[in-house]
Amino acid sequence: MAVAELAAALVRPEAGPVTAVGSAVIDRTPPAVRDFAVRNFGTADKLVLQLGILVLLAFLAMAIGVLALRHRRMGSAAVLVLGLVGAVAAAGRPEGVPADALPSVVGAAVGVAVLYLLVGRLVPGPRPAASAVERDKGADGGFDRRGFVVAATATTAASAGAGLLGRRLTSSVQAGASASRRALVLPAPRSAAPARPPGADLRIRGLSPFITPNKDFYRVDTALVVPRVDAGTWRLRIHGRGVARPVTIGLRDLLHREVIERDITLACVSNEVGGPLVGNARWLGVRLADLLRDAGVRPPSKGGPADQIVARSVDGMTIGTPVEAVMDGRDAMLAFGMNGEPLPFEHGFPVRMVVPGLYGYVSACKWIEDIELTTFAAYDAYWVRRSWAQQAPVKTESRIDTPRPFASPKPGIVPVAGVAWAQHRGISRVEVRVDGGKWHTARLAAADTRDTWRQWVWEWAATSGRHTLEVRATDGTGATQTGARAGTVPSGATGWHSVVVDVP
Ligand SMILES: Nc1nc2c(c(=O)[nH]1)N[C@H]1C(S)=C(S)[C@@H](COP(=O)(O)O)O[C@H]1N2
Ligand SMILES: [Mo]
Repeated sequence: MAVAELAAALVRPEAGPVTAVGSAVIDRTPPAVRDFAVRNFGTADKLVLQLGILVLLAFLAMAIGVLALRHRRMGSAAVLVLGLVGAVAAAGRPEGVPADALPSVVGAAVGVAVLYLLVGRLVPGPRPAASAVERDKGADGGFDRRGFVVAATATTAASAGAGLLGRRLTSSVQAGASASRRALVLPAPRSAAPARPPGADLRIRGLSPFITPNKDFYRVDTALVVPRVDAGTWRLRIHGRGVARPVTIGLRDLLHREVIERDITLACVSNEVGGPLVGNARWLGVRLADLLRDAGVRPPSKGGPADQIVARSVDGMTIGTPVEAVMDGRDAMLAFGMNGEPLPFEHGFPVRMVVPGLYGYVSACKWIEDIELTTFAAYDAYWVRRSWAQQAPVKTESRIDTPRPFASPKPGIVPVAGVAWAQHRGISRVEVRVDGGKWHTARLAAADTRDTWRQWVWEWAATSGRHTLEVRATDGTGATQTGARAGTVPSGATGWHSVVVDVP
């Protein structure tokens, strides 16, 4: 394993067997299981997966060791099969290339050699050992105990050495990307974000801040190894149906275009009612529509032949977005700045897409490197092939942040507060009710734009006992959030968020 990881450092970190098999598992995980993992492990889901693979491998290694004592050939064959699994998983990823199979193949070859080395000390080989005196004669015919301990210790030390060396190599390869991020000076926007009204942040204890700091911003992606792209060599290609003038553009060129700055709330389709997978940031970037227009693209409403943009990332993710939505005048962006700093690697450095009003899986491609114009009829993107909806506008949602579930606030006035969002439609009203009673209109924080979430608060005169608080929002079109419960698959959860509290 260590040799395979070392070899992966030379090929690329994503080609390591554990990462490759983990990624293959992610790609094949049914939506229900994915949701279970996200719900129970959150961002730690990837760690849980990798630890699971390592534990499984440890058991397999023990079994193979025992098997090899009797049938050395079968033991070796089993090691080779494991290597094959890693190789197929690595080369078979969407962005996989044949060379990605190498680390697993090299690792398996070394694994077989080590197996022979170790098992050779435990069972008398076909030929007599060099010196019978050095043999520790046991009842079971004798094995070279000292030789085994020496070989096992040497194997362990060599593994640790190879593993450490692999780490070193990987981080030195990634140093270039980190340096390019540190060196990136964000330009001032030609079009600054509309002034945020002073009352947009109610600053209530327990309420999510209006702007989500980068370190607290939720992260959802399939990347077991966060791609570290060097901004200096990054290129974005725009091509496909109806692209009169295909372009390939680097970050320098992007920074020199008309830069805009916008507050936009991003939400994940996997967010449960009341869940944490939503955040609001100030993005800096360029209008995607401008770039598309320069490339000669026309939206379907103007006779363009393509109705879908497929964005591809360096890690093989594909995300399909309606061309019409990107070009209808909303601030669909190619963003390189997030809350005043270059995009963090976890959030897509150097460039990602952000489209107000659409769930992340149909709009917010991180580590983007390719934009292809095509049709929804001709191509299903990654999540669409996994039973999620082809098109997914954000549903009107609201969440109670405080009080927390099962809190015990004192009787008297208790501020019930939270956030509500309906990106690109805006929020016009939020209502709260207690124990299924009548709806009370909450006080809304000042509206920033219709692309951002909106805080709200309602002063509750709490009385002793167990109470259920519920919230619902009405969007800018006058439509009220439905109380009908639906799961996240295929196009986002619905229902009213409720919180039970015990007032002493
Ligand atoms: N390359 C890539 N981009 C991606 C994803 C991914 O898995 N890979 N996940 C998408 C999903 S499902 C969401 S909700 C958003 C989340 O963006 P964030 O992690 O910056 O919050 O990114 C989107 N962009
Ligand atoms: Mo998502």
